[in-house]
Amino acid sequence: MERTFVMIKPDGVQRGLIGEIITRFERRGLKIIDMKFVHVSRELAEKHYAVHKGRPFYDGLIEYITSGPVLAMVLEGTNAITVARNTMGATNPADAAPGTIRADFGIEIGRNLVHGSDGAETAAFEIGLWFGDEIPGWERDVDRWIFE
Ligand code: IDP
Ligand code: MG
Repeated sequence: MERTFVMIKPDGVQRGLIGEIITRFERRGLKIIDMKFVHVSRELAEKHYAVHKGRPFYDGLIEYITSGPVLAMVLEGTNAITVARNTMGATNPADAAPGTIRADFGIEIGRNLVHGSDGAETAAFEIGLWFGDEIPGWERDVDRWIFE
């Protein structure tokens, strides 16, 4: 079963949307494997967003992600990476489909509430960076009604 790294960014935490956002992943059937509240250091932020170094929005992005605590989590399920990103919506909330997290709660790209790994390699890197290796899974009784 595929795993992905998802984060509720500081705006989502500050606006009291943690519950709303987690609910959307949870009710879709994604299983929460691990979760923690993190006061993001500049060092962690720079490692996480290393691919964006040099982009015009990079400094603002590091500022944003270190501006308050985030809720980091590992989610598991069939096609978890794609499913989580589809649940979040397009990077720019202005372009995100209604019903997605970014469309329903956001309006600007620099305050888009959530992060989700964009591929298998990124997911493995980000899960390792934020949670370390060897996170145990758990048996969820309802799984047979969600996964075929
Ligand atoms: P993603 O989060 O949908 O994967 P990326 O292109 O990887 O989008 O960008 C990472 C994050 O950087 C975005 O979620 C957003 O917070 C921020 N970002 C991307 N482009 C811009 C921009 O043009 N202005 C401000 N922030 C941006
Ligand atoms: Mg990305």
